[in-house]
Amino acid sequence: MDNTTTSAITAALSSLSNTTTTTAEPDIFDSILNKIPLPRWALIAIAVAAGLLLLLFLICIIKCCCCRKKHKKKEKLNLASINGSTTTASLVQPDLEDLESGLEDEKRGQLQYSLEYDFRSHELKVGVKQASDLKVMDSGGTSDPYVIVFLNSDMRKKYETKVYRKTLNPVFNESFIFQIPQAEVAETTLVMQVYDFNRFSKHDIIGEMRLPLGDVDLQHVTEQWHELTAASKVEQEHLGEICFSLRYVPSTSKLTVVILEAKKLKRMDAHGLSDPYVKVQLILNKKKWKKKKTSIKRNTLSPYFNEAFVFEVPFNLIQNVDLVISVWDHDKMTKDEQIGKLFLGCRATSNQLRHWSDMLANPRRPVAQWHSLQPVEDVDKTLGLKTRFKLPLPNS
Ligand SMILES: [Ca+2]
Ligand SMILES: [Ca+2]
Repeated sequence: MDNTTTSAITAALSSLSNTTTTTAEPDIFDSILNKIPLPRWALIAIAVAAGLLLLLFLICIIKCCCCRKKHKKKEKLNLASINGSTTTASLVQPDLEDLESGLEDEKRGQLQYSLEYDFRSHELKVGVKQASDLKVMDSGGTSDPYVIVFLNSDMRKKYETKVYRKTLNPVFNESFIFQIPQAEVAETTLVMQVYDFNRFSKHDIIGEMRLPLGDVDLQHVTEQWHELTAASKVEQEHLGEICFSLRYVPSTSKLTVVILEAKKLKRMDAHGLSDPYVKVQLILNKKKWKKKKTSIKRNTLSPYFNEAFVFEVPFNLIQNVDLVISVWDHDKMTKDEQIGKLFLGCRATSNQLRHWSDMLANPRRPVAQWHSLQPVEDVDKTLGLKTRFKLPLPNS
């Protein structure tokens, strides 16, 4: 071999050895990176950003998994609260939403009661015997039940049993006595509500039973089990009815309200009936304006008044006026209590609005109508009175 050939070979070898070293693993990246028309720092930044995104994605996946586990736990709790007598078929894979919407139909347990009516003393003896399979209300898988007993005709008189801690099958064996005149028995409903006692929070209602006494044979002593149902949301109590006439004369700005009579008023006094009187009040722009009241009729639930009140209301204000009629029970020793009320005016609804518009449509003619009294809180809420401040008489 001559010099030139050896030098060519060494050159070739050295270039070969070079290529072998450059094709070594870490430099594959280099060659790839070199092909990308971006500076190194930009590539590093992109790599870091991609890494961060991947990390975020992983965190999301982990969180979702945890949530699902929690939901499953909730489902289990709800299922546990469904009473054991529920068929297994209905327990097969319920959706969480199905469970929530179906809460109303949930089993709440049963209550055993007894009834005994004494036709001579007009006493109804209600026995609260025991309950079974009550709904679980507390996280420990039990409840702390007690029962509230009352009649829909007098909701102020409520009896309570003792609280039984941590049981779904309490034995109460307590009895309570109500006075009901025989004539009122058929229209009265006995209500028993089972509550769960909680030391540090609101007591929850487990369920209730409503028994219209008209459906019960009170000639004999009754002892029965009754399925508890969801508590009815609004306690509709009969407060009574009132009849009055309205007359408006635009030319003289005179609004005449004649309180005629009331009937079927709620009994307010423990010993006796009620001592009703009626307040007639005008409200202008949500503020108390003028007020008058009838005489007191003692110890009656169907008082006859026939008392007239005249208010001066200019025609331009009649649109902004509410007429509030409230029936009160007078008490000698304590503060008088409202039995019920209602209001008329352009903001009123149904029967009340009709009466008001009849009055406006028939100027100078008295229009009389019966109205049902409504719960005081409901009417006050609708009226939304702003202040107790009395407005001065507007100059007309
Ligand atoms: Ca409890
Ligand atoms: Ca009274």
